[in-house]
Amino acid sequence: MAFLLFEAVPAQRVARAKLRLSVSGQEGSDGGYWPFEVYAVPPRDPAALTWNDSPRHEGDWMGLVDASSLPDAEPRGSYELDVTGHVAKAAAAGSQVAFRVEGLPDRDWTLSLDGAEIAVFDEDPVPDLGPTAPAEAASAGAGLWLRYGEFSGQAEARKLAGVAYEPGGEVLQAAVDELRTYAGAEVPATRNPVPGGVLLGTPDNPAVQDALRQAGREREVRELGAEGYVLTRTADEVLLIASASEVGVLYGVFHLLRLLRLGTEASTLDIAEKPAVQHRLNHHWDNFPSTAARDGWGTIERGYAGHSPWQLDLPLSEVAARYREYGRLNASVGLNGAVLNNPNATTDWIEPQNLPRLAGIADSLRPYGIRLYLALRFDSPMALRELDTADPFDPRVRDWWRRTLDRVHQHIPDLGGVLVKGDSEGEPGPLRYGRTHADGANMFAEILRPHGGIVLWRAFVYGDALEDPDPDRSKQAYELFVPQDGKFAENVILQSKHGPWDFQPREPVTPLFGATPRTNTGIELALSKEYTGHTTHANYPIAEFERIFGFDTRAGGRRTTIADVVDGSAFGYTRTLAVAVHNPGTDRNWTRMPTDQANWYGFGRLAWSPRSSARECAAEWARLALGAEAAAAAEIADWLVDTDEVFRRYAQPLGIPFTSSEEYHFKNEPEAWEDSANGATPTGLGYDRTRAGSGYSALYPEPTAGRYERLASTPAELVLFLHHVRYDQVLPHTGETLAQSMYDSTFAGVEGVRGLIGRWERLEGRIDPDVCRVQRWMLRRQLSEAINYRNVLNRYVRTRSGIADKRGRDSALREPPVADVPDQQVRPGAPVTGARGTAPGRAYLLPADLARTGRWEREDRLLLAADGFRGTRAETGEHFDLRAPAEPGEYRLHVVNDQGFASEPSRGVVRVVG
Ligand code: GCV
Repeated sequence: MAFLLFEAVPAQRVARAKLRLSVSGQEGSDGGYWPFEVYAVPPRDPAALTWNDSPRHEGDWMGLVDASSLPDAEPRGSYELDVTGHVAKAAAAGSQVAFRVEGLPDRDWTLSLDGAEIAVFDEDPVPDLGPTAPAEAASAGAGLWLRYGEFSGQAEARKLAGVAYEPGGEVLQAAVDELRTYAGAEVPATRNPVPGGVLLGTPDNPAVQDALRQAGREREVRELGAEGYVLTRTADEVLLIASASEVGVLYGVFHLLRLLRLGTEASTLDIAEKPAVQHRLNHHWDNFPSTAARDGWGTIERGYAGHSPWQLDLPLSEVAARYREYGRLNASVGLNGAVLNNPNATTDWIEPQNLPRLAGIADSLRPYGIRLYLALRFDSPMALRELDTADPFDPRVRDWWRRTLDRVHQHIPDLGGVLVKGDSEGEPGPLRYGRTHADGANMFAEILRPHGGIVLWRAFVYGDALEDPDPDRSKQAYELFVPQDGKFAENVILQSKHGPWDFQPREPVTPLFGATPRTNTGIELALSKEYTGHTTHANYPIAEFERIFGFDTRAGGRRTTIADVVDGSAFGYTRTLAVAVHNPGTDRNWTRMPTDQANWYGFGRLAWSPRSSARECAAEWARLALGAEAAAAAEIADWLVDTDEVFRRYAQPLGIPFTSSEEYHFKNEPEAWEDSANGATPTGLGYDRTRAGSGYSALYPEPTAGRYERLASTPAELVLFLHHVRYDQVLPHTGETLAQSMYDSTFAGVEGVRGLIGRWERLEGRIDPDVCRVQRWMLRRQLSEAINYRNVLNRYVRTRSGIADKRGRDSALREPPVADVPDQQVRPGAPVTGARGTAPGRAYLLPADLARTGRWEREDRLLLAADGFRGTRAETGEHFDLRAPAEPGEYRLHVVNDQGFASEPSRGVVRVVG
């Protein structure tokens, strides 16, 4: 499905706007078609059209035309939609206009204004941090946790007497290069080990063989498998890194460097490790750079750190260093694969002309043991108009896929496999052809088996494509897949999101885990902060991942944790998987928010070893990436672990799911999901998933079923996910009514952000200064946004429940204040006449050009945009005394209430003349 945003143009200049659509007739959900919609929007500034700051949230969308209103019920062919009316509305507002088209299945469309075609502005625009973001916002912390020698405290450890190895393949070479990057190119490279140096390699190297024999560890190395390694100090004081294969050696090298940088004494090293999970992957939701895109960089669905890193237009030599950095980062934390593209896949990724370019990515990542995977569109043979069906039982279809995937293998012989999202959210799948999901997956499995590839079959399936879907979406995947347990081929892994719904900050662990003992089942986690604050909210989900891995499913009536399921030990799975949706982008620091690096680091460590401690991962990251000493690292680790709970308190109090806006999933818009997800009624909140309700709780084995069945024994953070509660009902968890508990939680969340800011500020001078500054700036944004989350949610609860906040904080629920002032000309420092306050708070005269990016919701954002605060400020009451700023220029009045809500700028302008 395409989301397209067309170039913004001044509306006044457009007399006639037509959208021409030529729709190829790819089927949408339920055998029907996705509607496409056209929105005209008067953006304040084209750059302000971002996910984070989408006009949709703010009620600016001016209308839509959807396919169902077209004469032909089956929108196949060419259509011309007249959208002049929308433009006229924008013109009346004196604004620009842009169009957003949703739901078009492919790229056959144009938009013309006055007969001239206009360009695509962007697909899924990248968040804009605004004009006052620190210059280093996209580069702070570049190098991530591989910043060798940048921090004084770690310099001492960098002495290695030599690196001994036998020349081998490119992976071994990467391992050697890594040691020399760390210790300096002048470190002698030899064949024979020297005391105080490193000896690395596989048993094929006679020196390694010898050392293993002397240490009595030959067998152990064999048993640790291709990715395992022994890292030990020999009697000759040589650091030995040995593995059955080169990639294991590479992991051993990264482990050694991590320990040395953390200050571990080399003499104490004696480690034998192997990963618990076989396939440890990032899943990028990247879109292929469309020919119409501005700069050749693809966009990312739910990506908040720039465009897709897969640059497919530039020569490989220009991007290879970046790919290598990606490979090193992943290998250093033990990740071994990347699904390159969006599960809402287009056919571009398998089209012959694009394969050499994908091969370039594979070639760059191979030395780091990273294998590529591709997400496929299930009906590709139809989308490419080569067949009239995608039925997996049709021999022509199987043959088509065999030829297509064989061709991919010619370019990427070690392709890890493919991923399919079928019959969900409009994506085509096997159900359309009367086949089961196992039928669909097994077709690919058969084709990939000779290549050693696997099929990642997503269990994120819900909606109208299912036959008779349960009204509770949480049950649908379970009901679809459990009956098919045992029917999937051996090289298929069913890939399930950790919860039954969709990456909410808190969800119960899906009951699917443990219910498919005869189907390899892997876990999908989210690093991408789709529901957890996009670019500007600090959120370290690794603590939650640790809890998820520790959750006891009680499958088979015995202790069976998610870690036991995912690492395959519980049911003897032959293939195991931990994958994170992870959308690093073109930003120099990959993640934009510096502390999101810790999420990447932590996921890698947990995928390798799902019983790791989130706090320890965080502390390691802080030392390696920020140069923190032990005490600061411990503070940062606690800080990171707390971010998750702080976010939850204001964004998802008591586990209320989906309070976010419907599409962008950022700001709070509780009305958007009433009934369907959050179970809101006029008198209460929460979805009843007990036996009396949807029956979801009964999908769990005991004792979880019983625990979730009763309100009192349901964990506080899941209450509203599992129960419907009246606003005036007293919760055993808090001793307060639901309404009061919501107020208390959201206020506590905002206070939590203030606490995070204070704690972060105490790190100044103790960690990388750029990271410290950029993160602090982002935390201030987070505070203003958290206040907004709190107020929106509380206003919703207050209005519906009629229950006042007994702690007297209702002023937070006031509507934003208004600001007005007559046009006037004054001298610097002179009183400004006519300004009126509307609420306790503050008034500001700020440079008039700020008005361009208007709609200030929060004071912090207003002040950030005021660029170092040029203007004047006064406390407001009914009247206030505001003086003209010293600097001549044009100013407008803004009023801010005591909860931080900022008004629109005044219409009147105060001209200060010197
Ligand atoms: C890739 C959610 C997201 C979609 C995403 C989907 C999925 O619905 O909002 O952007 O699509 O999950 O996981 O497939």
